[in-house]
Amino acid sequence: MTEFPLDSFLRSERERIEDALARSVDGLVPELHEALREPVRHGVLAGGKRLRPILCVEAFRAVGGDPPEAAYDLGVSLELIHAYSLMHDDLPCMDDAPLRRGRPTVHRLHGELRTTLAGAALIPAAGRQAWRAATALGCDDGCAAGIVRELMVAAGAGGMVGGQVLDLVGEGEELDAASLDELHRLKTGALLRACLTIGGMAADASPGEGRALDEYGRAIGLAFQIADDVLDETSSAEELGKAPSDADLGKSTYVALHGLDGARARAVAEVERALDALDRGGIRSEALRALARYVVERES
Ligand code: GRG
Repeated sequence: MTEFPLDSFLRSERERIEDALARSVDGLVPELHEALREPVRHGVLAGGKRLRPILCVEAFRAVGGDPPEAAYDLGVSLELIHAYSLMHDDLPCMDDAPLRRGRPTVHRLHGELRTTLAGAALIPAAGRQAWRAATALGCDDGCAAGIVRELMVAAGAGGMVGGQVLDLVGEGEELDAASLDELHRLKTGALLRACLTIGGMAADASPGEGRALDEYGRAIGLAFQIADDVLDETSSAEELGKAPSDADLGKSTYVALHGLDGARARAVAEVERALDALDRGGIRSEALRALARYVVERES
């Protein structure tokens, strides 16, 4: 069997996603006060791997076939939440990060107040984006509402924000393995998982397909965070385009808990779990298989 052409796949998918992001920002900007326009543009459009929309579109494709433009618009809703979370996470009251994706963070260029408000504006924008895209994909009101709910739950107190709280209160403490898993299941995993479930919901996945995408999403969510900790340990700030690392901030990491080899082995085990889930659910997607491996093999 020929190897999946991951590099060219990522390149072409990212192009379509950048177009969809630009469409979304162009739609949002006229509504925004002038003071928030550049912070929003910077936060949303200045780089990134675009993993979340790619996963959403691939979940859609795996179940529903060739994705129309609106599937990319749906993926953008997840990236808007991700963009806001990075803008807020980098603020002085959080990680106080000077760099993100190799560039100055949004607040370093536009100030804390504008960055906070611009990030906040992206949350309802993401909900509206998901609703519009789901409707354009032919979802009825019940399905579209389910998609928006899934997005908001993943982003909220029982998801990403909840994980961020655990992260903040755990600073300076040595978390045990179960607590670290729970923190990252929420902080990073919930949104990554939602990329898969939302893509599947929009494509009218069967219950079995939905379960497989859910399990795949949970597994790669965890694998992603473990890989992040490994990268933090093995790459320079220049290579990663950001600083400082979680370990430097007094946070528990998978590498501190399991060692470098132990953390790598755990990430690989999660990837295997993700691939098994696809097999069991009858989802034949070379792209999702390759993306699961990419999550742990990526260099940034
Ligand atoms: C409300 C003030 C306030 C803060 C909340 C919710 C929140 C801030 C932060 C969420 C925590 C967070 C930033 C999680 C994501 C962590 C993570 C792994 C980011 C990197 O993701 P990549 O590698 O980034 O996909 P790129 O740059 O490729 O998009």
